[in-house]
Amino acid sequence: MRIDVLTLFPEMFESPLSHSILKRAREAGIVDIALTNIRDFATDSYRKVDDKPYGGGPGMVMMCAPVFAAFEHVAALHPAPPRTILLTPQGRPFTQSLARDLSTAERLLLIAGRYEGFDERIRIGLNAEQISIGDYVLSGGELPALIVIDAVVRLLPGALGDADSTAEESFSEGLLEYPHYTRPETFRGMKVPEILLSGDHGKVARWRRQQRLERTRTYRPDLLPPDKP
Ligand code: 9D3
Repeated sequence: MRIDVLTLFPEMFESPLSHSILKRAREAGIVDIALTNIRDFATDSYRKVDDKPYGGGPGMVMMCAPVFAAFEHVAALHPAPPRTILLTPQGRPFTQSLARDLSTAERLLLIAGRYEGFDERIRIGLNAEQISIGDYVLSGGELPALIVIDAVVRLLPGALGDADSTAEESFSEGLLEYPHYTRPETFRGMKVPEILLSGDHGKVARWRRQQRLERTRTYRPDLLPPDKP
């Protein structure tokens, strides 16, 4: 997969893209991620990328010209037509299901905004989808873009090493995980549940299933099917 990111803050991406699973996936050639600074495509000598909103109101708006120029530049760097995504608070909620859908694309082009938002003609002219990562106010689209990249890349074939298990996640979807324990058996008086030390794999499996249901009912009842009347 090829992923292009258009942003005013490419440096914000460097560390997260250079560690652990994302680092390995890039080094293995599973994903090719390229960062482009929208400011490099500003069309005036002040390198201006934002302007006042028509109709008045607070804040500034991302201008069309630099974003279109950056888009046209990166679009031509690779043969596949990109699935173009604006990170915006009014976007479609990002879910594991949307991550799975995006992971089937040959090419993604993510656009992270700052200020109050994008000139509407950017969405229309670039035929872009919009994604939000949740109902809270952030300072821009950079962290959301990184979250989309992380969730998508780990789904690409070969992206997870043997140590990073995903097999269970796929069939156990819709329930929270069971509690995990590792050595020592007792830590500050807190003991590992006896069943996990029993060596009885059937009992362990039933206990974990039960724990998952209980934890889901306690912490995330919204994930369970509605009660029968
Ligand atoms: C006057 C209203 N504005 C500030 C409260 C709206 C607004 C504009 C731009 C709020 C946040 C932002 C910057 N956020 C993003 O670019 C963003 C975002 C987010 O804030 N929450 C969840 N997902 C996303 S994706 C992009």
